Amino acid sequence: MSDLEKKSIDPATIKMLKKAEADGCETIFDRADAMKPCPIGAEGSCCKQCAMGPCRVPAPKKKEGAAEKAKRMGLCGATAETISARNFARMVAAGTSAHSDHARGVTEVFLAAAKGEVEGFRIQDEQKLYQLAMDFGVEIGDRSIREIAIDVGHKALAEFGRQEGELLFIKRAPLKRQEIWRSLGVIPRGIDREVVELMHRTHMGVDQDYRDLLIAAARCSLADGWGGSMISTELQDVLFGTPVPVLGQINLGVLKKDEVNVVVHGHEPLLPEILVQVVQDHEIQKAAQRVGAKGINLAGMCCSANEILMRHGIPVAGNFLQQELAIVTGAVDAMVVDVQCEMQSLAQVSRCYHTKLITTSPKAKIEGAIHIEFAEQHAHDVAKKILMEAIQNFKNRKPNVEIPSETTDTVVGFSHETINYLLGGIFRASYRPLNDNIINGRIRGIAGVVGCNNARVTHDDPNLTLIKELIKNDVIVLATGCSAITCGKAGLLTPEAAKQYAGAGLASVCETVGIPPVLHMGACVDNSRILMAATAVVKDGGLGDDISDLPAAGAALEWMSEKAIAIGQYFVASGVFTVFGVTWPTTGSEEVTKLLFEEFENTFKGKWAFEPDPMKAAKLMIEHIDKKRKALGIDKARERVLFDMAKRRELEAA
Ligand code: XCC
Repeated sequence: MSDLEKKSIDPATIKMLKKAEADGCETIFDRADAMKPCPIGAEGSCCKQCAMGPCRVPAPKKKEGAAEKAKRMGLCGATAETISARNFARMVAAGTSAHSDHARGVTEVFLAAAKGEVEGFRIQDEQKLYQLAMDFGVEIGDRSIREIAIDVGHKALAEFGRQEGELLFIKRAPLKRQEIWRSLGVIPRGIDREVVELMHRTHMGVDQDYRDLLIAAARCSLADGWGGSMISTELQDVLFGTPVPVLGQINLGVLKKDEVNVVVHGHEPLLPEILVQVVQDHEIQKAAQRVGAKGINLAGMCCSANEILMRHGIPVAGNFLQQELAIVTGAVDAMVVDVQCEMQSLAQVSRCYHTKLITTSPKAKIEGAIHIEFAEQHAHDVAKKILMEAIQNFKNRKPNVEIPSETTDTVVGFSHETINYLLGGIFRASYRPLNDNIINGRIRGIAGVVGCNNARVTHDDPNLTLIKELIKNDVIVLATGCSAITCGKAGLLTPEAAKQYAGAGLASVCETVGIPPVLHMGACVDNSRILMAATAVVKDGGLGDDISDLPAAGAALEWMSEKAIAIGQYFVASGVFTVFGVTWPTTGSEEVTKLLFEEFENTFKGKWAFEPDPMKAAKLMIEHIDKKRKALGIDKARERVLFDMAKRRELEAA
């Protein structure tokens, strides 16, 4: 295997890495070679909560006696357990804050749109608005859409600052799950309150009991999954339309040599939605032609990409580790970023080529970038200004433009409502066929494989190897975020992929319903769709009465962001067995790790695991799925299907 092949399994990525090298442009892949992670920080053993430190309390090399262990502490006496739990909890708080601040922005625009105060935004999915109104206890009667939407907007906004009681979406969870949460005292009050409290608890000299810290972290994470993230998904759907299956294309090959290329990168779909409208403007297209381009090509990167791909079929240029490489093509005339996962090095890489890096969020500026601030009141003007910047930059392209040819067709847009319709039909929408196929063993189980890329492992490899192994074993995969983009590039997001990659049972269901074996469910905030799908399966009956009873598991083998830890934690706290790869941030404390990996199963009925090897991770997940099938008494049905598969092979061989 060449050095480049160790960096990525994606041919387009490898081509652009070669080009970057030839152009003398440094990327994250080079920096990953040059700088190794700090071993003390990696295991969660560095405490920098006060100016007496940073204190390093690394994991003991070998088993230590209690007396020696007691001596391992920071200046203030904080133990390895406290330090590790604090660091972990702070990741949860940061991740929750990111999803939730995104949600707050969406809620504010939603409210303004409901009041008719902003152009370009209007309620698109009235059906979903009614559903939300019912969940929020907003009166429907014969009130107008405007009145209902305003009330829904106010209720959603109040969830952030709520001081007492329970978040409203908590009631969506299976009843048994709610009871578990109530008995553990982890139902979030308000989203902001949980984040602030967790930051307070982890301040120097506050909560110094690792169990208590991790319970608080679980409560905060639930304010993400069943709070901020769910609010984002729901309001975005009402505002921009609930995704339905749509065709799209993924990988750097979506960039066009003869068009002005504008890449939107980040997370909030507000500006990208307006760009999708404005880019079709006759005047804008004409302006592009005047500079010698055939038109304007809008493409996405990371989760912004997932949002506009799912709703409009806008092509996706790539996932997290490809953001610099899109610029390396030399064909990106503007990269437009908002919040989260935008590497500061984009400014540096842009300077190697001609790309204009444009920041748009008042919360996220980058030194060296142009700042054109998004404001919903004049969204169209902002979008036009950005597109004109890109158009004017087209002529500045250097001669070394090279766009890799790779691009793959995909079918995306599987919201949990869509899965409902696809399975049951529009008049009797239901998860029944899915449950039946799980019970009869054609589908062995469900896996959510989500999350990022990480420059410490071969780009796209762990996620893809895991997902292929799961579907081969009849486990249907729900994907979001950068992992969903990986699946798209590898051709797993088409119905035809079922025949090629899935086991006989899963393939037969996919072929009957016409769905891919991997369902792209959206961006990272849309992991809330996975929670809703899991809840719908529970409520449909026959598979236990809680999410933890389902033959299901989750994974993020290439995670890197704090958001991923928040997501993993709310999955675990919702009863899901969740496997992470790359590195595990609490190995500095055996006790903390044991609590997360083992003891949480007794309380939350879900737990974490760490397994960087994708084949071993698949094995862990399948074993867990089989254990749950056995507990449900449906393992026998599965054996019959194994017989069918053997027969099928016999037939194929004949
Ligand atoms: Fe970021 Fe959402 Fe991770 Fe991708 S998957 S690297 S968080 S873009 Ni969310």
